[in-house]
Amino acid sequence: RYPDFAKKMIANRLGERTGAAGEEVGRRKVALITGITGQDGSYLTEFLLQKGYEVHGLIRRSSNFNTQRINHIYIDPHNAHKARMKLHYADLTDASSLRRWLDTILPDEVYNLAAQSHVAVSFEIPDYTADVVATGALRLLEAVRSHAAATSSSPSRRHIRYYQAGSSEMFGSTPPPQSESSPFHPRSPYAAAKCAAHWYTVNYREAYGLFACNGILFNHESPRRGENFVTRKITRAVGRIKIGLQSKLFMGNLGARRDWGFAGDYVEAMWLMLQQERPDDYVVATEEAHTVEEFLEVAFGYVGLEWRDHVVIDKRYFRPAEVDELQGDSSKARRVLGWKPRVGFQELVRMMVDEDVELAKREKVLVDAGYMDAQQQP
Ligand code: NDP
Ligand code: GDR
Repeated sequence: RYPDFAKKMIANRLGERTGAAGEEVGRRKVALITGITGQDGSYLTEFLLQKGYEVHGLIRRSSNFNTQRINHIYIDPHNAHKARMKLHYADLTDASSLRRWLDTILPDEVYNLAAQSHVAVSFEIPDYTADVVATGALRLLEAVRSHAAATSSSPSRRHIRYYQAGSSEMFGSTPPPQSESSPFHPRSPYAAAKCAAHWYTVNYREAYGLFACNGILFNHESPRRGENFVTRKITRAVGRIKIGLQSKLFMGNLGARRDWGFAGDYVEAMWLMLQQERPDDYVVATEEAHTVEEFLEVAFGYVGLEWRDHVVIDKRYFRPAEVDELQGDSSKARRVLGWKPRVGFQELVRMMVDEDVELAKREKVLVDAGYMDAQQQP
């Protein structure tokens, strides 16, 4: 009943992969994201959906729902024809689950964002951190490689492009500015595991010709940042102190310098790396560094508070080995990818404080109604 162009248009709209004769028509690009429930996973999903991708996310089983950051884009699978984001249970510690979902989803692009990503916590659970961060990346690379080998002569073959979420923590004690040619000197089990994942990725590129890229991303933050990373810990406290729910904030080393950008800007760089002709590794950074103390100053100052009246230094937040100064040189990403950050430091802090003041107001309503204990600090 429909002419060919109309069939193609409908298939394209629905993201269908094959036409009546089994040929591919207007296939949407398909992305597979590990760590989709994390800060970056949520921004990358929004970014890819907006580009027309079908997005599959691997989530791990938890005793509580852990999809808060993506609930706003979730569509019940019972309305499957509308849902372009789909979630599946898997775990980076379970190789069979990774291979199974690759075989089922047939992605064009794989973004490995999953990690035990807290540096201080990695000193407490080093073995687990290495298993997820280092061996997890190896398991996923191996799943991609073996999937590609098994489907090399099949019509369902995809030339999968792989992104590895590397970190400026890998530079550790190497002095700034840090670029792609700076040596790694990791200062935590997390950073050492990220170095292993980095080299596994380079090795799979060199050994098997895999299109695999390492993004070496400097710290990036947002209102969706986990509440025990320093920026969000500060802006949550600012919101709660401003609204009268808390008065003290316990902190560790205020002298550390970080190159803080906005997560929404950084996920674009991940995608850009996979759109190039050749796979490569890129540093992504704002090239501007500030101390934790400066962050406190700007965040408290923005709502008319003096941070010194509230901050208490607590030894428990110091790390066995610290990374003193990270400031990236992202000239390669700017030149080759055409990437640059849009949100600057002051704007980032204000964005996070604004959101956390609103969140604290909502908490206050619950506290006043007796539904929440004000002492329940994040
Ligand atoms: P988050 O901590 O917010 O998210 C981590 C994600 O990994 C979550 O979805 C988490 O699931 C998932 N995860 C943890 N363990 C496993 C596992 N065993 N199997 C499957 N999934 C797992 O991190 P970010 O979004 O901030 O960072 C994304 C990636 O980028 C991480 O690899 C991080 O190390 C790296 N990175 C981050 C930077 C930053 O500044 N944000 C800078 C440089 C690198 P759950 O929700 O269930 O906990
Ligand atoms: P980082 O981020 O270790 O750089 O890793 P985090 O925000 O945890 O620490 C930044 C700096 O702040 C100091 N600090 C404190 N940190 C926390 N979390 N809590 C405190 O109370 C506190 N007081 C001072 C820290 O000592 C540190 O110097 C983040 C993670 O997202 C990694 O996954 C990612 O790879 C790197 O950024 C780039």
